[in-house]
Amino acid sequence: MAAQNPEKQKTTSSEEVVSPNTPSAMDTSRIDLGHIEVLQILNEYGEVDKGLEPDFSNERLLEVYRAMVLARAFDKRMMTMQRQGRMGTFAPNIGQEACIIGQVTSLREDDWFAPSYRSFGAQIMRGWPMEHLMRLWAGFHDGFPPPNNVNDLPFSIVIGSHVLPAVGIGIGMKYKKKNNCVVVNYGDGASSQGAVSEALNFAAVYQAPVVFICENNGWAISTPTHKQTANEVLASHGVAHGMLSIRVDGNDILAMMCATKEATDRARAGEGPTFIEAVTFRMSLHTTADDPTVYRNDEEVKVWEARCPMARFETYLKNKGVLDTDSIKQTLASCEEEVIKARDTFYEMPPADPTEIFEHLYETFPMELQKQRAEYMQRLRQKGVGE
Ligand SMILES: Cc1ncc(C[n+]2csc(CCOP(=O)(O)OP(=O)(O)O)c2C)c(N)n1
Ligand SMILES: [Mg+2]
Repeated sequence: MAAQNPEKQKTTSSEEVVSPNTPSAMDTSRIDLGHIEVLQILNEYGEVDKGLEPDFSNERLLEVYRAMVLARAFDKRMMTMQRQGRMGTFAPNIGQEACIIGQVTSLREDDWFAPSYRSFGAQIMRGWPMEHLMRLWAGFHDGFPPPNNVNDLPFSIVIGSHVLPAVGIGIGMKYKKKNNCVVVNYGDGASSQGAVSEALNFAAVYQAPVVFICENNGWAISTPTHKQTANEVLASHGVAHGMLSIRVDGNDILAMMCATKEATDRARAGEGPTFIEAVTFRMSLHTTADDPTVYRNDEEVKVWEARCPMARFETYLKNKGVLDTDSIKQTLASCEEEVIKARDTFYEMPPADPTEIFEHLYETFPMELQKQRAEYMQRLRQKGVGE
């Protein structure tokens, strides 16, 4: 009998067998690492490698833990709002909290962060108010510019497009003899963009104080990493351009914090750029406009559920005696409350002026656009908008 369920048929065809796209950073059984080092400090059971354990204060560890919980709470709330029709399309960061937050923990206020779109956990940590980010994802252009005290680029949706400007900022810092650095992130998909290779080359040649975080989360929408590139060790891109490169377990917050700390220290000391491949996994949708069940297998997701960055950090903090069941509950409740507050502030913000779409293009407004604007405003009035 012919299969009734087209999805089932798809996942059992020879083309769609369980994707081989599941290795963690530590699984080197089918890849050749060459001379690239791999870093993991906290394994998926929450066990710490005592020889590598960093001496971050308990206060610092709890601050980072809270940032991860907040990122997840924000993510969940945004998803609910989007499904209620009260939020635009957005890109969830569930499962990537360690990778995303760990990459900015060693940045100072006067350093720069150049993110791609799946980075709101880091943006919140850098000082972006959550209501500002909600405004951004809801499509208001006033959500895009960074708040005044935040030295970040607006996130880039055009994949890889922000990497060259980030290197330019780094070269500028070096030229001005500033003791600062830039962290720039992009995905496995963006790694195929020509401009990203140019950026790596410029950074290495000019020894720019830039830390590249290549977030290898297994997928670029529906393209798995093994179809993106025949060399799945993306850290080799850094090696190819002549810079210090490392492959890090991106679901291990301690490894991410330590690798980035070392890289930012090197950058500030004038020792040039570092390339960090963070191996992680996109647990949820690419964006809310996506349905991953049509192109990836649930079993792959399950494998990565067991590598959850939050669970292993909680186990570590519990074993260390700095977190217990009660404080876990309290942290979650206070983060959820903070997100709800931001949501309510966002809902109270004034709506956009629909005529703004005609602005910011011309110094002298052309006659043709004046006519179009008049016609548009008349139509809005007919629809009762703006009265
Ligand atoms: C230049 C460009 N081409 C295509 C797209 C459409 N697009 C949006 S996200 C994406 C995949 C990016 O994947 P990856 O870089 O791995 O980042 P991830 O979404 O996995 O975090 C594509 C192709 C785009 N935004 N920009
Ligand atoms: Mg990706």
